[in-house]
Amino acid sequence: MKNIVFVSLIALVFLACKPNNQTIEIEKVESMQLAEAPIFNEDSAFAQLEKQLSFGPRVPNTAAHQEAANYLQKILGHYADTLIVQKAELKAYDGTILKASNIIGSFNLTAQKRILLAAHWDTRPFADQDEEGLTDPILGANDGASGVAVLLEIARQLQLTPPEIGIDIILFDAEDYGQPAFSEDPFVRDSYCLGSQYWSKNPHIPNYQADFGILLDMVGAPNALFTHEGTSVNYANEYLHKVWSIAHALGYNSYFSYLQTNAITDDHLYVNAITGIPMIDIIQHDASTNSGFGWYWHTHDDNLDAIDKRTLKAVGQTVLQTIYQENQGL
Ligand code: AHN
Ligand code: ZN
Repeated sequence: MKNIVFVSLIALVFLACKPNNQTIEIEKVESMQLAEAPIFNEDSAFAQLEKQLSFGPRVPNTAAHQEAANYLQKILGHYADTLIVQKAELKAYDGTILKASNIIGSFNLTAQKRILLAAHWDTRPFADQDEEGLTDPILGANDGASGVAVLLEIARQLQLTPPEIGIDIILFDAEDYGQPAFSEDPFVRDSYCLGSQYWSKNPHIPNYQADFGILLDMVGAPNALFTHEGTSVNYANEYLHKVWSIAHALGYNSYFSYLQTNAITDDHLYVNAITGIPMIDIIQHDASTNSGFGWYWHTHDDNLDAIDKRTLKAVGQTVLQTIYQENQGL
């Protein structure tokens, strides 16, 4: 078996102290066989992130949103075997009809074994968590562009080193048009994640199936911590453990935490609840804020200062390794 690298993690656990102060030392050996996987290039991912920001805020029904859609279709279509653009008119919390596009790139369309990867590509029309400019749109360097940037670099690597399993990359639209804090309208349920709700009820291929899914949301902040988010625990715990153990085998322990944190309403909730495909969310948890989201979240600080290439690398390499692990049946 060439193409296989063995990695051993040796943890020394000092388990118990006997009354006579004798320490019992227990050696826990975790061993994981790592498939050969391409190297995720964080500079390429960062360039894709900057390219998205160059259009400005990607708010549905704006010119920048249309220009970004055109670019994402072109680039994902270039890397993937098949590109499908799913267009829909979706009603926002305030009644606005959003012209939305879910952009879907597939590799090995006929393969039975499939992994679904997703991120949202639209950005929030308001900065309702900011102190000023509340009604101005945000740039969404982390909340939007980071997940897409990682997926575009993964798409490039999949074209260079094609696996046998199927991969579907879905860039969801209209995730972040949810009812803002300043809205005086009565509470509207399910006002976020409109693109993923639509896709979950109307998959781009009838009876679409995948073994599991991974959602990326806010995956670029400096020193980000990705925890076991509650919705992922509830629906896809097995895959959280799979992906986290791969992250740890690659040495990204400082980013991937086993701490369980509050369930979040994000695109994966609807994919899980409506399609039954188990999907995890790799999303930053920030224990120092009230919301649990990063300090930049839904503010005008969500710009390049909220991005560190090393975080893009940790997430991108972990997801890429997960794909090639599955490809080898590991
Ligand atoms: C809510 O704010 C309800 N959910 C967070 C989902 C989200 C917004 N992710 C990015 N922006
Ligand atoms: Zn957001």
